[in-house]
Amino acid sequence: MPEKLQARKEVSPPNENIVITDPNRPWWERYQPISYKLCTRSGNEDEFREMVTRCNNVGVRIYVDAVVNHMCGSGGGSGTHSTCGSYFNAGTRDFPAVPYSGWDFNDGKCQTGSGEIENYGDMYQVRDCRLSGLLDLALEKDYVRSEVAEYMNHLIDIGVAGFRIDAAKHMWPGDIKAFLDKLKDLNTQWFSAGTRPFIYQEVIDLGGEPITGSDYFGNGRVTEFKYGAKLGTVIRKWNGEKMAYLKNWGEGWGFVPSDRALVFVDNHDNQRGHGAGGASILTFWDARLYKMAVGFMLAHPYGFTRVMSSFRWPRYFVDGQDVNDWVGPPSNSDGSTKSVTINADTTCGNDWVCEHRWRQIRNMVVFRNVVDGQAFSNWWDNGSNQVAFGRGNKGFIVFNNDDW
Ligand code: AAO
Repeated sequence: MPEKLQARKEVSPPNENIVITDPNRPWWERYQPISYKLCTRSGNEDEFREMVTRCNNVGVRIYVDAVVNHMCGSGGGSGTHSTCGSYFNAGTRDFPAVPYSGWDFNDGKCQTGSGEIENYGDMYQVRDCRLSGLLDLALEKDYVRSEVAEYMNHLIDIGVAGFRIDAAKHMWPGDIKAFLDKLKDLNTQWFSAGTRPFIYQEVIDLGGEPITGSDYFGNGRVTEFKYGAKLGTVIRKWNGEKMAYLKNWGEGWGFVPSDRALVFVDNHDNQRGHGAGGASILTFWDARLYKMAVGFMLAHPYGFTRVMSSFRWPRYFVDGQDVNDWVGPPSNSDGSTKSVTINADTTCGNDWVCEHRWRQIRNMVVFRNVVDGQAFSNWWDNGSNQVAFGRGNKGFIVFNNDDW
């Protein structure tokens, strides 16, 4: 019998990636695949299998960040500077460990002079050209779709429960559907027969571009980036915003329908100025306001919620820009990622922030599970930043973000 579901966890891309030494091992090297071997700074395939098995056995589900839009950057060079030592040549588009070759990339299809995405107002560029120089896979080809599906099915066999589809905006929705249709049902050692993988697609839609989150509803959920940007603005009390205005939070704020939304206060990009959302995004660095935002998110029925869990890095601002936005996870001298140690007071060591263990956040996860399915009810506000609401007859919560 499957264990009772205890928790869900999204993990960093587990497949082999390029090793970047300038800057020294940035976190973002993991978004530059070299092969689909499970072999990264976090460990090898045996270690990944052990983690998934141990988690599943206690009801903790694992979701994989699937980077399948592209391989490494076009300037990645050639050699074996990859986390498993697989040879590749970015210049000739050769990735023999998959294998992919020149035919499997969109170089001929992209219509911009530079081969890069130059204008987000042109949906063809956004899907057919390179995102930040990353070699764009030709997902219209059945061969490429099959390689991607084989990678994902390998993970399903191991026991993962679903996927974040990285850079989904940069793939045609029909191409994503084509590789998702090739996926197996989840492993019946832990899931009931016929269970499909849970899919959420990273589509940054803050408005003003032709590609919208709704284009992707047919494939699963989509990330709702407006959520964290707006909630941060309200909790910071910027632009005259106040919590009283949260009364119609959700679709009333122009968000995608609740049953299509994957929501979060911050993510691994916008907590350090990458991706989208801007300065309003709240993070662990603003701990008091952050806890209020995450508490509000977890109390409110809108969307499928995701809590961030981070590592600390030496933030250093020059002209308002964090010049250390690239710094990778706490690591050992051989480059491997340091373990998450647990201190006597249940916080994490080794510079892991572990927001998910913060008392207020952990307790609000319990709240969310208790009130699951209960209606949003009995809203109250003081016309300013004191608000309260119920969830049926199971829960009630009060926020005070006024200075009194
Ligand atoms: C690294 C280097 C690059 C180098 C490249 C190749 O930093 O200089 O060219 O290697 O050698 C991560 C890092 C990247 C890193 C990459 C590969 O963030 O810095 O590049 O790994 O190592 C777009 C995409 C979205 C993407 C986001 C970062 O649409 O998919 O950029 N996120 C995912 C991952 C992310 C990862 C990748 C994808 C790649 O979560 O970690 O990159 O696998 C607009 C567009 C957005 C666009 C942003 C940023 O946003 O709408 O779609 O996101 O621009 O380019 C306002 C607007 C808003 C706009 C925003 C920012 O808020 O309203 O729409 O401004 O301009």
